[in-house]
Amino acid sequence: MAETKTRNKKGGAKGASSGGGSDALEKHGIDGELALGLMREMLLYRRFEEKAEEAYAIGKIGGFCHLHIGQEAGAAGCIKPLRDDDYVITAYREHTQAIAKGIDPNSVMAELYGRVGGPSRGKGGSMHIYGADVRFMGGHGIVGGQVPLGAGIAWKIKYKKEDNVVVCFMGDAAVNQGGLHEALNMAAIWKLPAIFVVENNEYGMGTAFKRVSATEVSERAISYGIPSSSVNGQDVLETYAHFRDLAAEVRNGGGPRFVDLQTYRFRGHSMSDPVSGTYRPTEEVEERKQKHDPITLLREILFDAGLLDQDGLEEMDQEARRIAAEAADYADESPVPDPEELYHHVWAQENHGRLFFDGRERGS
Ligand SMILES: Cc1ncc(C[n+]2csc(CCOP(=O)(O)OP(=O)(O)O)c2C)c(N)n1
Ligand SMILES: [Mg+2]
Repeated sequence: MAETKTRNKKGGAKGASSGGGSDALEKHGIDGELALGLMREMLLYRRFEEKAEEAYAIGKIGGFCHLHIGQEAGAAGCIKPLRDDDYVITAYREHTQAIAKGIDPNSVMAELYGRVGGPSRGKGGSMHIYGADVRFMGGHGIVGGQVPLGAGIAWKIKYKKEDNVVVCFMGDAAVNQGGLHEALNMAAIWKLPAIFVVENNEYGMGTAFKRVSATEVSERAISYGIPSSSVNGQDVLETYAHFRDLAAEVRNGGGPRFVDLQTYRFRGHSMSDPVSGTYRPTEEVEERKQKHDPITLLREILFDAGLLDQDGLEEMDQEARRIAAEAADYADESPVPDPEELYHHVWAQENHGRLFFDGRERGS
């Protein structure tokens, strides 16, 4: 988070006043309590990711680890408007999205550490967090691989005449993958209840999107007749309001939607990659951090609206730090998986229309 400015010395959250911040809330139909809740969420995601970064640096987390720092408004703004029984499926930059969908931060951190306390019992790691009970369907490492799966979940919703929606996240590099086009075509033809969201952080590893595409992200859906929109993904209020409205349209049978969520990552592609200096200038990163930090932007609105002051913000931040530290302690204490674990959750077999996992019928 960029350095905080002191606007108001009085402690705690405040009643609404008529500052410019109130106009922003009113414009998006978001009340003060909800806006404060979004702030708490984003602070938690930021502190959680910083804790993961620290743990990676001292060797407690192995393998790949892709942080979402800078993109927190996407996790809170796209997922928090959903119902608990709606689905989310995503790529590998998903720690914060898993928390937003309801997986306990302790459990997410344990997964990063490769411990049995993780939702994938330590076998998935950073890129494969999965929680069927909260309808968080992963955590996928193949760029764009989750997009046809997301369409499949939407098809299941429609086939069973349920009233859920699925939010399918992907990065900007995924829009050049063939599976995306097949999935969008099917989603459009069958009017599936899916919101396809491109977390457009302008880069796929070290490749700028403009180098690999002649058109804008939002134009990818045009050939399929899917309504498409662009959102400021650093503005959590705008993002929340947009997804609240889209989810209602899709739930009411409106068919799929496609969103270009314009964002930026403040760290390297993964923990083992440089932040800047090779494929993007350091000044660019610094400018985005200074002017487009989603937490700073919401903080200004809340301060202006008189809903929060410096003391209140610090209190929230302390709580976020406490939860992140507790998650790291929990992960540290959670055991490594027994080698026997390798034989579980890897095999499904169909027998007369019934699915058997590892030889056991589902649910038994
Ligand atoms: C099919 C496939 N090709 C290449 C890779 C290697 N790879 C991993 S991440 C990545 C970049 C993806 O960028 P983007 O979709 O924009 O997501 P971001 O990392 O920016 O969130 C690539 C090329 C892969 N995992 N899968
Ligand atoms: Mg990208």
